[in-house]
Amino acid sequence: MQDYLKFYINGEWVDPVEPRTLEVENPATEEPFARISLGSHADVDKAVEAAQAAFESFSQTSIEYRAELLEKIAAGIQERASDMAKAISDEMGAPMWLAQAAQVPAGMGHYMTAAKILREYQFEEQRGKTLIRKEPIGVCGFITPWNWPQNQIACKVAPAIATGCTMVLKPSEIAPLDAMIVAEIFHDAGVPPGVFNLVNGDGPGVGAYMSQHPGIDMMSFTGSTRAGSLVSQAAAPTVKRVALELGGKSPNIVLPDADLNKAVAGGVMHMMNNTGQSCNAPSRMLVQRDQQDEAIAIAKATAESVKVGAGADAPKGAMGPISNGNQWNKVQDLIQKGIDEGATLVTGGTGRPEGFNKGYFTKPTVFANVTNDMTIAREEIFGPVLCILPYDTEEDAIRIANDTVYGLSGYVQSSDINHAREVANKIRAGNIHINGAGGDLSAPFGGYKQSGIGREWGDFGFEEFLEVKAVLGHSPA
Ligand code: TXE
Repeated sequence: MQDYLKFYINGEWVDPVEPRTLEVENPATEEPFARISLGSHADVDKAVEAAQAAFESFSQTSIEYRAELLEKIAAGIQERASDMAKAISDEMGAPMWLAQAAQVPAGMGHYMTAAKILREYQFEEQRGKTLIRKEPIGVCGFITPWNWPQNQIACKVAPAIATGCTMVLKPSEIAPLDAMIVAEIFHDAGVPPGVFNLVNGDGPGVGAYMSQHPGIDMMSFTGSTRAGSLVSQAAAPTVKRVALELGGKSPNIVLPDADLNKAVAGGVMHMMNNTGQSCNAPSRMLVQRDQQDEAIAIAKATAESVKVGAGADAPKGAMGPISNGNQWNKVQDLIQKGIDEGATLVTGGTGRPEGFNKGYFTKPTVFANVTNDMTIAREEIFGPVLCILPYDTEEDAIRIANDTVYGLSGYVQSSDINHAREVANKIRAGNIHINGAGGDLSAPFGGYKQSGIGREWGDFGFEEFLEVKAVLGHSPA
């Protein structure tokens, strides 16, 4: 058992005010392997005070200074990539191949992108006699989840540093260890004391207290719609800005003119990526009714080709376990609901895959003949479970796609780009991917409806951290 009991506050590793610990479990073995401290209100107060004190000078630093700091951080992550990958793999179950190929690089990319955008960003604009200035909002509070832990931290921390804000981070208590490496990297990169502070803790204790804290000027949260709404409610009395990146139930419309094999196989693999634990997973595949049988055959073969494994032994491409026991139970219950409500189970189902008798492993699962009123089509499952929904007309497909409380992502498959563009414009979601396109870290990321408020990534991501000031009479002439 390894102990990670300190918090990073004001440039130092400090003991928590009250000793209270939590064990961190490896989801592949169900064995606890590390301990962290659970913070208290007093720890948050100390971190906020440090961030407030640091804001005065950090908000005045030059663009070039902050761009170089971001580059140093990215270099630090590169240097510590194998430690980081191991921490992520142990705490949330991503096999090492995935941690190395995606979990760590996805995070690092945001620091590099932020540095590039920062050097081109216009913080001031003269409009006649008036100057419009964009100024850092102040002390930011960050609450992050366990599914892409490094990436979700970077999405918030990189633009906050770029814009001259200071911050307090509470990472997920389920996957907190990679965040501790982040703090070490920031320290070694020369991030000034108080700019970045880390307090571990649970949601109702530390997270809720941060949300209501009068010394925090904005909260940025990634996680469930349930907890995001609680963050908003706790933040309301202090009228702070709240940015939320929440759940999704993203439609993947396979138009009849798509390459069916490529579209369906690609959709299945995308769904299984990170064991289905991605907010933008294409979880509802919409297929024209007379193509459903063919799509089912392709989806079955593809899902059954997915290997399952964990840690360094997992072969490249293998799917890891679900990240924690609560989530595993949720996924099992929803698979059972799919069966009970009459969807056709094409492959997978409840229980562990053959050969696994412990760990939160799940069978790659595909349902077909799903109707959009079934629980599995409405709730975010956050596991390797794909729903295939048949549609009759294109109008019908678009109606089904939009018939959800979520609006994070959407996917369109077609061999006719104009056709795909037309359909893309009709989906009510923040990110639409045509024929599997992705990977643009400067494109805004965020949701319509109950998928969130605000945008992360790139220059749109900067705006969450900026106040806008108009100086009238700035140029009297
Ligand atoms: O999330 P929680 P859980 C979805 C996904 C998953 C479901 C539940 O559907 O099945 O959420 O996962 C902190 N005030 N996503 O229960 O609780 C918590 O400590 C302030 C989608 O694990 O939302 C952690 O740091 N903070 C998602 C963070 O919220 C609170 C990623 C996320 O945990 C809080 C993860 C409170 N009252 C889950 N309660 C995505 N958008 O990518 C909890 N937290």
